[in-house]
Amino acid sequence: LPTDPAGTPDRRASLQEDAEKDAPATEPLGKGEGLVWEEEEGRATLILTFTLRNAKKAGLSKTAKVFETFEAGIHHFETRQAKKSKNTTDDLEFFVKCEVHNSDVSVLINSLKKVAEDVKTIREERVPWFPKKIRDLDKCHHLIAKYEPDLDHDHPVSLSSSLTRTQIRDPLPRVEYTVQETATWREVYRKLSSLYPTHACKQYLDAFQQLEKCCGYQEDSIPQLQDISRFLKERTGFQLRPVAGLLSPRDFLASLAFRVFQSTQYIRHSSSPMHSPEPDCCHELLGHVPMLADKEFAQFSQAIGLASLGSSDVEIEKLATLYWFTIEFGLCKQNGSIKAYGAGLLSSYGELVYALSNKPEHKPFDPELTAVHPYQDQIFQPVYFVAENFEDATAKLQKYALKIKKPFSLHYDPFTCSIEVLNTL
Ligand code: HBI
Ligand code: NLE
Ligand code: FE
Repeated sequence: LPTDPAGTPDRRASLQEDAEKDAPATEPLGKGEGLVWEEEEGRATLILTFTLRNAKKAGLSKTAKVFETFEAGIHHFETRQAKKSKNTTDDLEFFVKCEVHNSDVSVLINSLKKVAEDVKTIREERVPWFPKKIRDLDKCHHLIAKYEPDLDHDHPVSLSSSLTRTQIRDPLPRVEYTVQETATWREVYRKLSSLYPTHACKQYLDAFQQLEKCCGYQEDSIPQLQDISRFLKERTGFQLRPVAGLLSPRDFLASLAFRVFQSTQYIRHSSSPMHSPEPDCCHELLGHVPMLADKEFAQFSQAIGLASLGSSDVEIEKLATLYWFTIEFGLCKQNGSIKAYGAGLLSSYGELVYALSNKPEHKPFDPELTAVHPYQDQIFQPVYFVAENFEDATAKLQKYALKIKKPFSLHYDPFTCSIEVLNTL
């Protein structure tokens, strides 16, 4: 049994949380934090059966103690009289469904074997760790390198505004952009806003107008995340938080479940204003932000996020592909023509023109097919998916999400911004 004075992983996690709560906001993160993440990452759901001989005399409390020691979350605990026993009145059969940390699974089973007989696991499911409350997003910060090192000869993004890690409750940092950075923004803004009236969907155009009116959207200065986040919060409950680069799809999608959008704050290199393969503030502010101000689109975005929580790596990959072909590169029907709503299009002059030309292929949005379609993240897409409208796309997505197999169901509580996990057996 564990002898660590700090207790089991959950206990350690909550001690860590308490420590963080008391720490001044400027205290650098990191001390022991990686540890907490590692500890919390994998929870396993175990279904166990075992027999307790002579349960009357002893054993029952010892059995319970094993689950208690590992702070197992008991989902189901059932006993009945053992059938095949000689001493029918005293022997009990147990059926237990519980959730424990991955690293405790074998120790728990071995401990049980010391106090009970015929210990068997029926099924074992790994439940990848996922955030349950908005504060847990502080742990969703795993950056990925998108490129093969030998492909990445000339990283086109200027990282002049260096970012330190911030937590969900910190105010969004304001950045002073250089004259050259502002010049890049001006060029991108000017070119793109000339295309929007003919190429962007109406939800985008409405929000863009609002952003120009109340959020400082203009070509001469780069708007600040802090102001935009406040604007979005009032419109759809979405908020921004700064991120230093590409996040793992799992972390990125998880934040959407809480209506949090992780946004880069640096700007692309001045040498390639019309297209950047990676996100930068032009992409976030001109691509994503206006769409996140639309209620139906916000709901669609959150639905992808909720579907990702606790999903397997295979399912995450499919949801990331869905995200790619909708939120990033989606097209939709509007008054008999096709318009862009995907952020990757709305922030790239080159690809926006191309996507609505007759060069690429247009296919109807169908989550089952879209989720497994190969995609292109270096050059323009050969295929785009066209949604009927956001309501229809959300309904289709929710239908798709229901088919993802999970040993529990989820409910998002908007009042506490947290996830309620409902266990299903
Ligand atoms: N990370 N910062 C950031 N921004 C994104 O748009 C983003 C990401 N990670 C993954 C991702 N997008 C998508 O490609 C999907 O995998 C979710
Ligand atoms: N290609 C987009 C742009 O140039 O803004 C960025 C896409 C990020 C996924
Ligand atoms: Fe994006």
